[in-house]
Amino acid sequence: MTLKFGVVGTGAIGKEHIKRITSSLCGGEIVAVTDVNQLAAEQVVEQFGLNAVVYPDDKSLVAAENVDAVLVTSWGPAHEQSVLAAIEAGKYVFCEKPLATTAEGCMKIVEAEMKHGKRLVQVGFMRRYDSGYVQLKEAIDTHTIGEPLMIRCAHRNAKVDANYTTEMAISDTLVHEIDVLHWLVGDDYKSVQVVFPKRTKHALDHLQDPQIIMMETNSGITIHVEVFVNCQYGYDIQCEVIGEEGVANLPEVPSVITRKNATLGASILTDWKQRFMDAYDKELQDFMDSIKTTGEPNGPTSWDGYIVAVTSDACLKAQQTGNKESVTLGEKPAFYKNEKEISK
Ligand code: NAI
Ligand code: NAD
Ligand code: ISE
Repeated sequence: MTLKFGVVGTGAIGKEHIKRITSSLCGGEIVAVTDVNQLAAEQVVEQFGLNAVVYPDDKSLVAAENVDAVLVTSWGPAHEQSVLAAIEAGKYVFCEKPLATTAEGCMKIVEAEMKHGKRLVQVGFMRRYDSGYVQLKEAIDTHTIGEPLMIRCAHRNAKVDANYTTEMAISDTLVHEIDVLHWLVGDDYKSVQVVFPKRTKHALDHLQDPQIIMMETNSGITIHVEVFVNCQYGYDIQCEVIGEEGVANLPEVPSVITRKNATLGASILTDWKQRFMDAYDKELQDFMDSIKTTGEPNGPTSWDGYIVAVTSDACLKAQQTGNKESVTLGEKPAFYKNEKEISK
């Protein structure tokens, strides 16, 4: 069976996902597209030679009979409406992060999905599919470094455009760490705090860059994330877990090592699209495969999207207050628990 996708939002990542579904992955086809910029949607059909209808909006695309799954790659504030429309129509959804821009919006999605009675939604937190993070999780789960005590991370972009705001360091950038770190250690967050270090001269006046975000989990693991989006030198993702018996680092991206002019060198990527290319492939392939084999997507859930939204809301508050802010999550509904969690 081929899973027929309708795509909402044909910008940067929309095009990337269309490309991978049509040319490198198995079992998917793009049959519908829409974008608030209709011309962008039309161009994508031509660019990729798609046999797809261009719809005027997300509602008409979701309603199209031949659409089995909706790929939401519009900008963040538009996600909630498209995801709710898809759930209402009983269609599968792969939604790019964030699931919704507020915790209330995510909760509405959680409630709609539970009312539907079956999981339909997967959120695009692709780092869980990255082989480096998978190896790190295995090291933690098999107690290679003992109990994790502290985690140090960096999320660095070479530069960002003028639309990038101080809040986006949390809502666009840190959200990946919020998701992957609680998955890595199997623990939820208790509190967060944000510190603004000395500003780089490379940031525009409206932007506080870099930022340090400190998070504490329920079991007391302290996490320190540097978000630095004008670091100049590249796109660099670092993660070091310090345990009772040792330290585990996220593997560096493989690169040719050169020896030249008395220098030992390795190149660093500059584009986020390349850094997690394999993970994007794997998350979408898993989405299609799990729907085919079990009838439900297997990846990050709406509840994971909700956890990220609650935590990022607390970080946004902490940016304003400078204080430690608590993160309050309700009990995880049984609907979202896996077999291991249910048998606990
Ligand atoms: P983009 O701005 O390049 O593309 C967004 C597209 O959505 C634009 O073409 C825009 O016209 C369209 N759009 C916006 N609102 C719409 C609506 N209501 N209905 C239909 N189309 C709409 O943005 P980009 O970089 O592709 O990001 C899209 C989403 O993907 C964001 O949520 C972003 O956070 C996420 N993203 C995720 C990444 C990841 O690593 N998982 C990487 C980059 C983006
Ligand atoms: P983009 O601006 O390039 O593309 C967004 C597209 O959505 C634009 O073409 C825009 O016209 C369209 N759009 C906006 N609102 C719409 C609406 N209501 N209906 C239909 N189309 C609409 O943005 P992008 O970089 O592709 O990011 C898109 C999403 O993907 C964001 O949520 C972003 O956070 C996420 N993203 C995730 C990753 C990741 O690593 N997982 C990377 C990049 C982007
Ligand atoms: C983008 O929105 C993402 O989600 C990427 O993964 C991130 O690292 C990048 O810096 C963002 O612009």
